[in-house]
Amino acid sequence: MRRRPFGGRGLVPRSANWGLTPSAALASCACPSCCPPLGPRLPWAVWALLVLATPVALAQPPAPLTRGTYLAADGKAAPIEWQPTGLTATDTGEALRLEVEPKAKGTADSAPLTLAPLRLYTITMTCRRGPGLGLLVWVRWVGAEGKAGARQMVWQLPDRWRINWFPLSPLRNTYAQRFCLPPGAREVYLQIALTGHPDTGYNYFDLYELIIARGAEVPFGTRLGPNLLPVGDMETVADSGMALGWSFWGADPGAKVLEKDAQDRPAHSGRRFLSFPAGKNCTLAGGIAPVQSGRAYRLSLWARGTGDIGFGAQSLEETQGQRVDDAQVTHVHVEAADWQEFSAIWFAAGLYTVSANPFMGIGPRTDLDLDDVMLQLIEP
Ligand SMILES: [Ca+2]
Repeated sequence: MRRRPFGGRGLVPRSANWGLTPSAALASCACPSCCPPLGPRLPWAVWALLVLATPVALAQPPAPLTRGTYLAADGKAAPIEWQPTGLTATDTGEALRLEVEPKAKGTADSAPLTLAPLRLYTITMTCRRGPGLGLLVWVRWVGAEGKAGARQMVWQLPDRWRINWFPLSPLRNTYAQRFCLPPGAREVYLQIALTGHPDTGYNYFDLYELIIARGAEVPFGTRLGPNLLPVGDMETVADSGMALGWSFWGADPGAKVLEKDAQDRPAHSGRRFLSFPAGKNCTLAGGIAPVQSGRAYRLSLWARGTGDIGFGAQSLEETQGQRVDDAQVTHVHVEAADWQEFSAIWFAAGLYTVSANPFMGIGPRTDLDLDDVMLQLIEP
């Protein structure tokens, strides 16, 4: 194997062989460890350059890029290390700068964070975003059953809510959000995901500081509070013929409130259920239920038929009902000849969350029936 002229791991720029071809550079290599007999014949100026260049060329891989701290399990603040993929990461001294090429995607993943499930954590992030840069920040983990879990940080301000579709500012600013990991969550890390804008040329993200602070434990147990979503039983029919309290975001697929399905089978409970025709995808939204900040809820539904359902709840703030946190959507495949229950844990963890607006994306492969959508506080 041919050695590189100056031994580095690709760290030596092309210009470092001073215009010699690789073989010529090797033949006249002046490093003392490589071929000392040729060394003394080099002019002193070249020696000086070599002495200056060698520490760089022989340097070990750079130390991990660190920026930010979190309160680790031992109660001490630990630095957060970042591993870039598909992007350029540099420490400018003032900030960790992440940059992608136009249209390119890149990520910076943190080293694993020893964060505990069922505890509130608040992330405070001081940063600026190149205008046009697509930017998402995720908390990711492996769940109890080995399934990947993720929560997008819908950034708020430390002292007031902000509309979730406003991108982060090109000016230095501080944002915050709070989250809670479900039971059994492990291998937790943060991910900063960048998508370069094709035209602007401002595809950078400067992270000045990021602090994950530990808050209260979230009460959790096996008892469930009363159902907070009374319209979920599909028993009351509105003037439109639709189940009272429910509506579609986008196209109405022609869903009907029924008392019996085509096989003459009844509702899961009461007299009625909501039925979706095969092949028509839709997004169904229910009523709004008040929730307690910092608590865990069980979101559940009963379904019959074949299809796919993604269900979650929008987190709403108090004054205008704007969305202020990740909707925490859970995807399930339904293949149920008879009524089957599906459920997920939903956290009212967002900094300004006061109510929950359950919704679901429904992709029925056959007729798909829905009944008894419920939201219940999980009690210790
Ligand atoms: Ca019912």
